Amino acid sequence: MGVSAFAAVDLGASSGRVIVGRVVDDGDGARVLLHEVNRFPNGPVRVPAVDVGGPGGPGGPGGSAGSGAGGATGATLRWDVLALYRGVLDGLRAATREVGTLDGVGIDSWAVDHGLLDADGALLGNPVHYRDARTDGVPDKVFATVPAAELYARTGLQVQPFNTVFQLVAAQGTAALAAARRALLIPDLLGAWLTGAQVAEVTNASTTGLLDATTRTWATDVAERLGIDPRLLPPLRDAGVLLGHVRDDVRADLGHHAPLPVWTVGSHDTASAVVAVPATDPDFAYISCGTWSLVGLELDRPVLTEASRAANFTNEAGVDGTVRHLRNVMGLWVLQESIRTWNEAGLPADLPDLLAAAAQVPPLTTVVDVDAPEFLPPGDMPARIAAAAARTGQTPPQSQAETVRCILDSLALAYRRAVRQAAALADRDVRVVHVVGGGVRNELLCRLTADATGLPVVAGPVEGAALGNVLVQARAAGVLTGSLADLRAVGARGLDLVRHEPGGAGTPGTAQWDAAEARLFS
Ligand code: LFR
Repeated sequence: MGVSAFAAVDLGASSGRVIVGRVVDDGDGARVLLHEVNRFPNGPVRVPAVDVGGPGGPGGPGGSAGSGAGGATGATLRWDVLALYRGVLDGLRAATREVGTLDGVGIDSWAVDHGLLDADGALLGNPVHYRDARTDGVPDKVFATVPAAELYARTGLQVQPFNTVFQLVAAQGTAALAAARRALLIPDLLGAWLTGAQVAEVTNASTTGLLDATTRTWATDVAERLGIDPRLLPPLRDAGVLLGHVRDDVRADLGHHAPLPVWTVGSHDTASAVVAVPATDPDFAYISCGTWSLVGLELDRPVLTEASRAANFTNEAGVDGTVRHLRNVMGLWVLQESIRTWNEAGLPADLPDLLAAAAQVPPLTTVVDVDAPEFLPPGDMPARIAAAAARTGQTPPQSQAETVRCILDSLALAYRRAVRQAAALADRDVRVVHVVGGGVRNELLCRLTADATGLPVVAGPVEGAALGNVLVQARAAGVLTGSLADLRAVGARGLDLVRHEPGGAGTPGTAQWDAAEARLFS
């Protein structure tokens, strides 16, 4: 096998990356070597409303609190998607310089958010960030038309206020939505700019709340009942097919001389990360651990039961027809926002130092329900944690180290609940937990997770989404063949995985985890 090279574009909530993945085989079987060629910051921008006196302005009907973009605060949290596109182009240019000719490009990002295009195909404003307050109260409004149980039975999607369906309903009455002819999810939007093709890749489409979880086709009847024009929704494509070729003018700008295919991949980052789980035992649970922690199982059919709905488990589409039955746990976001808060207050907040100090704090002193809605929007997390502790009759953390310890213990507790509930809801055994994504580097969190779940934790790879992205591209291009298990074996070769066993020295025992859980959830 010659060397093939693919560019994985992986956009996260705090940074975007372009990573070159070379598929090599030195005689011991194919493996993937990843090399980051561009990393660029990403983050929300709060844009104040400007009253122009029109129907979509703050004085008009669409701009009043809680309805159109503008929200209760008169400002909207948005993504700087053009800066992301520039970062992607710079990355593809760097990748081209590095390898000469690329065998493909694949794009994945966070889910649910989208750009609206007008009749000329022009972008109608910067996409609204899923943490914006415009969807406050919208789920209940939607359930008055399509009851929550019916929506779940159909789409299998957990209720998160930011699901695309709620965002589109929140945008009703705005001038932008009225002018919109297409809604493209972020990776599909970037793919359209690169190739001209307008599609919705299925793994990410499954996070909209408008995809039928069983047939994997648009639930256009649901859209219509909610007043959402189904023509906004583009044709669906599976992961692992040709999206199109990069337009000649863009390719010339990149300095790439040969035709450059763009392959669809698991364009929802979590779907790509699950492809990269280096599982050998079929009875695995995964935690895709970054800004969010996505905790669950890979199944071959959705679990659409009332129990699954009550536990707020989602059934998102995975690659090759699999189902990601998982729950969103608030994740490292709470820690990231705490660090941001401390930095802004001029307090030293270096992550390795904080983690070392947190390791010295007695375990499970204070725990909070990290999934409580107050932790979703940006803000002063240490203050919110202290308030949550006080509300549940616990001593609020007194120092930065105690706050960090509280966050990590609380995350491990949430993982324990989610892994156990996932196994029970799907009637499956779980014998190992795989942690992939940036959280792999947080050794204390991985150790606590092993201890809390009572299961071995295998940590790695860190760049899970990029690896899964490259594996699916390589198979689409004919460089690799086989099933998901075969792709996983290729991905796993050469990875440095760390195994954490439960019950390590100084970790709390089962009784202590049970007691901590009872403090919050009994
Ligand atoms: C993780 C993720 C989650 C999704 C959240 C918001 O990056 O994609 O899976 O629920 O971001 O889109």
